[in-house]
Order: sequence, then structure tokens, then C-alpha cells
Amino acid sequence: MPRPAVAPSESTVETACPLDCPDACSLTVTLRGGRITRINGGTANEVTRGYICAKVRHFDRRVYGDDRLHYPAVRRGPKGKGAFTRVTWDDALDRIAERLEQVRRSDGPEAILPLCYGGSNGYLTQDYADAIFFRRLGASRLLRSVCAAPTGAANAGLYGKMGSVAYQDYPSARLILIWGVNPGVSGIHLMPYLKEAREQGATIVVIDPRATTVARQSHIHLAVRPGTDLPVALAIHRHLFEEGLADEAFLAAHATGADALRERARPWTFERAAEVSGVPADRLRQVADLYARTSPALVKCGWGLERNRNGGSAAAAVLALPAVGGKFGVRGGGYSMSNSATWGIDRAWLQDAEAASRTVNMNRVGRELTTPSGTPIRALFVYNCNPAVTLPDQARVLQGLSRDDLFTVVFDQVLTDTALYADVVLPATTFLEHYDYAKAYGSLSLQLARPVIEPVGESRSNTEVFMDLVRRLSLSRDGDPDDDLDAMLASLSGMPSGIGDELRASWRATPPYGGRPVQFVDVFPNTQDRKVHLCPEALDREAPRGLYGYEEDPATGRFPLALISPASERTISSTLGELTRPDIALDINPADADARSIDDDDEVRVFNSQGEVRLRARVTPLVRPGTVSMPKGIWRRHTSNGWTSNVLVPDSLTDLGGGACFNDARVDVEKI
Ligand SMILES: Nc1nc2c(c(=O)[nH]1)N[C@H]1C(S)=C(S)[C@@H](COP(=O)(O)OP(=O)(O)OC[C@H]3O[C@@H](n4cnc5c(=O)[nH]c(N)nc54)[C@H](O)[C@@H]3O)O[C@H]1N2
Ligand SMILES: Nc1nc2c(c(=O)[nH]1)N[C@H]1C(S)=C(S)[C@@H](COP(=O)(O)OP(=O)(O)OC[C@H]3O[C@@H](n4cnc5c(=O)[nH]c(N)nc54)[C@H](O)[C@@H]3O)O[C@H]1N2
Ligand code: SF4
Ligand SMILES: [Mo]
Repeated sequence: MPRPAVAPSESTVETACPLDCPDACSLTVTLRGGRITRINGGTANEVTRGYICAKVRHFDRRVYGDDRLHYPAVRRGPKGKGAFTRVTWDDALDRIAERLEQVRRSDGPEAILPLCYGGSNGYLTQDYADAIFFRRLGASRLLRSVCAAPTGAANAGLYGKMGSVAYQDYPSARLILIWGVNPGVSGIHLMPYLKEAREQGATIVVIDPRATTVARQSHIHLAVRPGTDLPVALAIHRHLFEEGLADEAFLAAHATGADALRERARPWTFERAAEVSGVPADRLRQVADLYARTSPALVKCGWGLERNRNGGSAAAAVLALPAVGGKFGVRGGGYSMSNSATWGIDRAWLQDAEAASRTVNMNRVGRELTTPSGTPIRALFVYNCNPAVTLPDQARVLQGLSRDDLFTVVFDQVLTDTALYADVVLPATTFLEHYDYAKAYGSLSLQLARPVIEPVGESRSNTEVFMDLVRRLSLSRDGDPDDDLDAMLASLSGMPSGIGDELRASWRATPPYGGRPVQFVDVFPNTQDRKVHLCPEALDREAPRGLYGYEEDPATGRFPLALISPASERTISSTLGELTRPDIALDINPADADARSIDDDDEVRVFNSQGEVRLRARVTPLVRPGTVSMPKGIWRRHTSNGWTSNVLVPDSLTDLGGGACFNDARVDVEKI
């Protein structure tokens, strides 16, 4: 007899995945006796086609795992050791309220820093109750720049964050440039659409220092040196402009700044770009020619290319291609990046009435904690973030977290590497235990996520905890939300008309433009004059070498290899890093390994003047010569000396947006 899909004593609940991933899958969660027994793909989000990644399929391993935090606790041993004593919520929150009040009185509210980032990427778990609390308190603000700051600045400056080409329209393209993005890992639902495009005759070009899955399935792979996308993109622009292939009519009607871009691209011949990028000039010419000749042509711009000193200008030059090449106005033509602004609901309900306090760039937190540039930070409130392993300059970050005079709260789901340094640890619910929104940033999809189980242990949601602190510090105002559900309902009322009502009624909203906006037909630049700004003044002023100004590779004789640390299959950043990671190794090209007498599986030290990481080497041609790669988001327990790639990453900032230069780490490798 066929097994019934759901056994009689089981039930299923529909929800959605709000993790920091472009796809926002809908989920069907199976329960038995109040416990999760299965997590599958749901059907509400058509784009994700009913399947999900292994990370979330096995998310119950986090929910019920050994590292899960079940109750509040306070530190009893030295910082970093992880010895804690259980306390009640009241006790924990009273201590926090008291210490924050004390710091506010003695050093001013700016001595308090909330430190948060992706977490579950939700709308209620970030910039809702937390914002109410920290803004009314007058705490320092955080520049959330660890990711997407340079690409975001470029997209905002050139196009005012115009809506992107949707996954479903990739098969309409005849040429697709996959630039600095690895959808086989970081946004898996794009892959079937790429396959469809290929089957319908599209040419796929991948620009990546590694031969990723998508690169191996492509027609042309440009294995550029990290940080050299700017010269490559400028060489294509130069070709378009100088060979009469630029769409001058489009530029005259719809763009400003074309002359500045033309000028700045002029020095970048294919030969010069080849020398810098390590890709032969004829390959660059071939791609430029293809791009000039083909329509619809699509550029998918990712985040791998932003994480270096030239990252903002590189993203701008890549995003400028469809304007100069005249690729807009047809389905499958244009560019695709983040669609997070397309709904027009970006925290519309968040009132910014409080006086602005100073802003601290999260990429400099290590430095601010150790050698402050202004008001010293006395209290750190970490949530939705694992800075001990995800921020640049790990040695300084850990030194800062070790400060005895620093009061640190860590509010998380599991005992992270950061939590080991906390004075007070608070247990957080997961997205399967609270309300949230799941908004895709790859495709256009917006769904509500609902609790499917009771909170595990004594864990509480961000809304509950921050609203409780609002009350304890006497910061309450009329109309404040009490709990999660209250906050969700209030945020729904603050949304543009239609969207909130629809979400309330059916838990999902109908995407604008049928979910498939055509650029320059349905959506236009959200700039004041609705034009593309190819060389916006603000960006030109911000970039230290002017927009499109290139800085040389920082590799020196001592540290000749570029270390990159891209997304891996097993984690979302460091989330789920508590689970076993047998895959962790340093990928090194056979040529670089041979030169150092390194064999596959040898234990190596990866080092520079900032520090060293000891781990296993994997000798593989999948990473280009001169570049080595280690997964992002690994925990300290995953390497043999307790350091991760970020100990080798400088805390220098990208040319635009104050972003992190993760891929500017220059190192050497030695067999131990
Ligand atoms: N499974 C999984 N999915 C994720 C995440 C995760 O950690 N795991 N993280 C999520 C988050 S937070 C983000 S921001 C996105 C990121 O998603 P992606 O845009 O895919 O970002 P990365 O993985 O950082 O890098 C993408 C590719 O860029 C390449 N690269 C590195 N440096 C350069 C360069 O200088 N130039 C070029 N052209 N390529 C370069 C890397 O080799 C890598 O293959 O993914 C999201 N999805
Ligand atoms: N070397 C290197 N480092 C990188 C990168 C790189 O390319 N190379 N990429 C970076 C990128 S793209 C990103 S986005 C950052 C991300 O860096 P982080 O913002 O530190 O993100 P995660 O590592 O996912 O940690 C998020 C934490 O939030 C917790 N959390 C989740 N939901 C909730 C919630 O509802 N409430 C509370 N209180 N906690 C919650 C999770 O358990 C997890 O521990 O890392 C960056 N770090
Ligand atoms: S992490 Fe991404 S692929 Fe996995 S379930 Fe969530 S949205 Fe889907
Ligand atoms: Mo990210």
C-alpha cells in the first residue's frame, strides 16, 4: 500500500524561509507531537518550485541541536571561555537594563553600540523593536556595511535601485554574464532557469576566479584575479565606445555621465586589462564582441566582486554595461542584482524621529573596541550577528570582545563564538518559532513566515526582548507593539496600500509587474530625472580615486596569493556553523601547491602580517593560480589553531559604501 504523504497523527504548516538568501522559499513543515519531523519546499513561491536547500531541509538540527541556547545566562569565568550560570529572564533583563542605564549616565548613550546584521534577514527581527529601543535610547548607530554596501551604493547611484530582471526571464536572454556570483551555492533556484536559458541557445559567460559549478557549465569562463573586475568591465566599455557599438541614442535620451565613463574607460585596452586581470586579451575581446552583438543580453551582478578596494567602482562599471550597450527595453535584457527595493516597502513603518547619533562602521568594530576614534564603546549588544568570525580583522575583534571593562550582551539561537565572550547571553527563537517576513532579493516574492512550533526552551523573539527593554528603561510610548503578532499587524498597516491587506489575507503578496518587470518598459531608474547616472557626482566624490579609478593589487613579494572566502553550501554566513564541517579546507591551485611542495590533504599555515590560519589543503585546479580560497562563515573550532580567514582580512574599506575588503587578504601558504 502506498505510504500516505502525511501520517494521521502528523500535521503540516505552511511558512517561508527568511534566511539571508536571495530565494525566500515557501516551506511545508511537518509536525508530530509538536515537534518538527520534516521540512520540505512549499508551493506558494512559484519561483522556488517546491524544492529547498539541504541547510533548511535539516534546520531541525539547529532547532533541537546541542548548541541551542535554552535559557538566559550570565558569565562566570574569563571572557571567551564559555562558562555561564543560568538566570531567569527577569534577572538577565534587569542586569542589562541597569548596565545600559549606567553607561548612558556615565559615558553618554553613544557609548552603547548595537551590533547586528543578517541574522534571519527578517523584517521584524531587524529594524523593528530593536530600532525602537536603540533609537529612543540614543545609542550609536551601526553602518551595516559588511555586505552589499558597495553594490548597493553603485545600484542606488546609477539607477536608484531600479527593479531587476527576474529569474523567470533568464530563459529569454541570448547572452548571460554571471559576474562575481555563485548561484549553484548562494541562490540555487536560479540554476534551473540558467539551464533553460542554455537549452534555448543562450551563451553563458562566468567571471569568477574559481571554476564554480555554474562556471563549469558555462561557454566562457573568465577566471579573473580577485579585485580586477573594474579593468575588465572598463575594457568592454572602451570597446563599445571606440568601435561605435555604444547605443548613443539611448545614452542621449536616458543617461547622464556617459562622457565621463567614456573618458575613464579610454586607457583600458584589452591588453592592459589582460595584464591586470590575468585573462588573455583575446578572451576579453571575444566577450566584449559577444556582448555588443547579442540581445537580449543580461548581466547578473553578484557580491563576490564587491569585496575589495575597487568593489564599488567595479559594480558600477558592470551595472553600466546595459546602458552603454543598449540592452534595456526587452524581456531578458538589462541587469539583475538585488530586488530588495522593488516592493517599495523598505521599512516604511519605521519612524526616524529620534535625533541621529553617531554612526559606527561595523567593518571597523575591532578597531573601535580597541583604539576608539571617538566615544569609547562601553556596552555592546550583539544580535542577528556573529562578529567573532564574520567581521574583518578578527584578532582586533576578539581583543575588543575580551575587554574586561566592556559589557557585552549576545542574543542568539546557539552558543556562537561571539557568545563565548558575553557577560549576558539571551536565547533567541528561530524563524520556525516567531513571526516574520520572507522577502526574496533574487526574485520578487514576499510572504509571511509564521511560528510552526512553540519557542524552544525559554527562547524569545527579538520583538519581545527589545520591547521588554523599552519598558524596563522607561522608553515606552502609546501604540508600541507588545509581542510578535502585534508588531506584525502594525507593520502590515504601515505598508503601501494593497500589499499589507493581501499579506494579512493570504500570507503572500502578488508581486508587481507579474513578478517579471522589464527594465525601461515597466520599471525605470528611481533617480530624480528617471535617467541612468553613469557617473553620479556623489559616488565620484566618495570614491578615493574618483568613480572608476583603479587601485593596483595589494599583493607583494611577501604575500603573493589572494585569499578569498566565498559562500559555501553548508552554512548561511556562519549560521549552522555549529554543525560538523568535514568539508573545510584551503583550496589551492596545483601550480601554487607544487611551488610550495604542498600535497593534497597536507596541513598548512596560511599567513600574513596580521595572523595565521592552520587547516588542511585541497589541491585543485578549480581555483585559479595565485588565488586561494577558504569557505566564509567557518567557526573557530573548524581550524586547528582557532583562527578563521578573517584574521587575515584587513579592515580597510571599499571605494564606495564603506564595505568590507574580505578578498583583499594577501597571504602566503606553507606546509607545516
Ligand atoms: N549557501 C549559502 N547561500 C548564501 C550565503 C551563504 O553563506 N551560503 N550567503 C548569502 C549572502 S549573505 C550573500 S551576500 C550572498 C552572496 O552570494 P554571492 O554573490 O554568490 O557571493 P560570494 O559567495 O561571496 O562570491 C561569489 C563568487 O565570487 C567569486 N569572487 C570572489 N572574488 C571575486 C572577484 O574579485 N571578482 C569576481 N568576478 N568574482 C569574485 C567567488 O569565487 C564566488 O564564486 O549569498 C547568500 N546565499
Ligand atoms: N571572510 C569573510 N567573511 C564574511 C564574508 C566573506 O565573504 N568573507 N561575507 C560576509 C557576508 S556576505 C555577510 S552577510 C556577513 C554575515 O555575518 P553575520 O551577520 O554575522 O551573519 P551570520 O554569521 O549568519 O550570523 C547571524 C547570527 O544571527 C543569529 N540569528 C538568526 N536569527 C536571529 C533572530 O531572530 N534573533 C537573534 N537574536 N539572532 C538571530 C544566528 O543564529 C547567527 O548566529 O558575513 C560576512 N563575513
Ligand atoms: S536558505 Fe535559501 S534555498 Fe534554502 S530554504 Fe531558505 S530561501 Fe530556500
Ligand atoms: Mo551577505
